[in-house]
Amino acid sequence: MLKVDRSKITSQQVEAFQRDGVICVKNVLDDIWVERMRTAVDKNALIPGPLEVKGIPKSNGHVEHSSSLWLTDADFRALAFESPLATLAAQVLKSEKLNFLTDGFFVKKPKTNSRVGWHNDLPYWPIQGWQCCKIWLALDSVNQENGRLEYIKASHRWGKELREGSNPSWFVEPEPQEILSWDMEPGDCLVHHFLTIHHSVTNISSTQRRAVVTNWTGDDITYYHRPKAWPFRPVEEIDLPELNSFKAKKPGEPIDCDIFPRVELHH
Ligand SMILES: O=C(O)CCC(=O)C(=O)O
Repeated sequence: MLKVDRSKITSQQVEAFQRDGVICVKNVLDDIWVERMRTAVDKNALIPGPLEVKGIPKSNGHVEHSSSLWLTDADFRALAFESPLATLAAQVLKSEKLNFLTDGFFVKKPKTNSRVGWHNDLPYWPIQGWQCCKIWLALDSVNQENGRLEYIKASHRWGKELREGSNPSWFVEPEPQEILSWDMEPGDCLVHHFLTIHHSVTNISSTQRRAVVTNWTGDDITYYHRPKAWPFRPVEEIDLPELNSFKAKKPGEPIDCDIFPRVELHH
C-alpha cells in the first residue's frame, strides 16, 4: 500500500489556488528531504532518463531537464509516494482520487540565457479534465536573479492552451500587475494548475538553480489523445513494461494505469 503524509494546508490556500491558478506553500519539505533530492538530481543530471533514447549524450543546454525518474530512482519514487506532496496535491485539487503523472527536474545553469518561454502544461499531457496540477519544489533559494517562475494570475480560467514558442495571436505579454511570483527557499513549493500560463526568467546569478517537479491529477481526469504530448515520441518505440497498460487507453477512459499510478490517500 502506498503511504502519504497527512500535512494540511489552509482552506484560504486552497481557495487561492482555485482563484489564481497558483500558490506558493512555504516549508513543505524539510532539510532532510531537500538534501536527499539535491543528491538525486545531481546524480541523474548527466545520465539519460528512463524514457529518453539510450546512447545519446545529454545536451549541454542551459536548462538541464529529465523526467520519469521514479521508475529507476528510489529517491524520486519516495518523493512521489512517501512525501507530503501527494496530500498537498489532493487538497488543492479537492479530489478524493489522486494519480501521479511523472516527475522531473529543471536545473538552470549559472549566467546562461536559460529563460523558459510562456506556456501552460496541459498541451503536453495526454489528458483532459480540470483537476490537474504541478508541484514545483525549490531545491535552492529562488529569486529574480536566478530564474524564478512568473505566472499570469487566473489565466487557468481562460481555458486556452499555450505551447512554448507557439506565439498564437490571442497571447500578449502580460502587464506587471497581472503577474504572480515569489522568492522561495529550499523546501518551498509552487503549486500551479495545468492551464496557468507561466514562464521562468533567465539565471544571471553565479550559481545553479535546481527544482524538482511532480504532476498530479484528480477525479475528473481522463485519457485524451494529443499528438506531440508526453511521452514525446511514439509509444511503440519505448520498451518499458509500465507503458503497456497506457498503450491500450481509449479517449475518455480514466487515466489509471501503471505509468500514471493511483496514490492512496489516508484521510
Ligand atoms: O523550472 C523552470 O524554470 C521552468 C519550469 C516550468 O516551466 C514547468 O515545469 O512547467
